[in-house]
Amino acid sequence: MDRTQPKSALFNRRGFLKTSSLATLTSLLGTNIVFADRLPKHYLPLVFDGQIDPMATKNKNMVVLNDKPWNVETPAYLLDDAVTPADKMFIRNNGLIPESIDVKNWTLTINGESVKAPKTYTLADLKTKFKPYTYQLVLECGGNGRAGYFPKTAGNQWTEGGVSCAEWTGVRLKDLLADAGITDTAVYIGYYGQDLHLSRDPKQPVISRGVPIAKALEDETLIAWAMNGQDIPLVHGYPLRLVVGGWPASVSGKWLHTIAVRNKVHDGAKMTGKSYRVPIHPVQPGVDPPADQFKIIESMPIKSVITFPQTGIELPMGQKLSLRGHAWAGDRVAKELHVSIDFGETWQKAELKAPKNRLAWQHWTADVSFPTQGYYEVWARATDDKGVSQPMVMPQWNPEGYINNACHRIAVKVV
Ligand SMILES: Nc1nc2c(c(=O)[nH]1)N[C@H]1C(S)=C(S)[C@@H](COP(=O)(O)O)O[C@H]1N2
Ligand SMILES: [Mo]
Repeated sequence: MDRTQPKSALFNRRGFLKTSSLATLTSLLGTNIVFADRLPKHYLPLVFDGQIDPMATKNKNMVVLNDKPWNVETPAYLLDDAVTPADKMFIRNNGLIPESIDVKNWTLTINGESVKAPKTYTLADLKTKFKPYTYQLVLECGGNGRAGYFPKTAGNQWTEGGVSCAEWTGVRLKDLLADAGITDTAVYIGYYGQDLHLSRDPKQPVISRGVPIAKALEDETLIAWAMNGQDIPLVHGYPLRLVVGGWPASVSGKWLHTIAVRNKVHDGAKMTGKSYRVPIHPVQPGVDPPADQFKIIESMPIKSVITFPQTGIELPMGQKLSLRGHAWAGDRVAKELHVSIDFGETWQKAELKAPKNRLAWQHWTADVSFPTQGYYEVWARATDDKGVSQPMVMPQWNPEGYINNACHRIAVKVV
């Protein structure tokens, strides 16, 4: 946005920042705008240039893939924390972050063909009438790893960092659905959030996805109001979010106001066509079959990341390297992790911890030694509890560039 252009959501008729917008900007900034009362008419503080800039409060080492809409990835080495903090969490928006959130009047409505009668809850209802649960849940963008496909596919070129594992607190969706009452025709749920389409046309849907009823009714499927013990940050869905671990993160609807219980596969925006779908049968790289030959991505595949050291490290000869990272496996569990320093010829088993809870990522560590000076690559490869391992270099190519779970590789120079 041009800073000189008034934006009605932010400014009143006289061109001064509305008090509510000032509060939003202050919370995004994490501090007060000291001379806010002296801001010139229609003047949006520089840090918010472009749109309300989520990076204003984010880590400067995060990588912006796109700013219209905001898509920001986390370099692998910044994923080192056991639980991902807000300032190291990737951002994937399909539209515009809501500009004003009326948290006092925020509600969640359960409706749809397969609900007995639509029911609406206030945030206070959710927080007081149901038992809260806290889970660490992996959210990985379906397009994470897209940059690794050849031929190149359209979309944000995520490398490794479109993934997070934060601690989410909220109510179980199954408890809400039990309270509202659903019929035996329920097949799927779909979410609706308050974000705006890039065109700013409120009638244009941004994204409205969902999961089969069985996944919706799992214990870990939450309607969350807190992340890492605090209000969910605005960019990650404040004040309410559907959080579904282990599936493409696109099913975890931000700025949530409605859950529809559907009697058929949900048909909201980005549920149809080729969005978040892969070919039913493997295709030759570059071949794009018709839409009816695609299937919806469900559980994400086994994957891992090396979070220490950062790629490109120089290591003195004779020094051991203590590697660490995480592994996750969608609905499954990672059973083993191996590392290789010789391009996958031989593998060494790493220590792999159990997840904190189902659908959380698992931490691993391994000590490696290098025989001589020179250039090496460290590759990490996880295997799930059904014996499925990550492909070493590139998995099955698909036209939208989804679910690339190739081994993460880092460069190490021994000097
Ligand atoms: N309302 C809404 N929910 C959304 C999206 C969105 O654009 N709007 N993006 C989805 C996608 S594609 C991803 S990968 C995750 C990203 O979550 P994050 O930005 O909190 O990391 O949110 C999902 N939920
Ligand atoms: Mo995504």
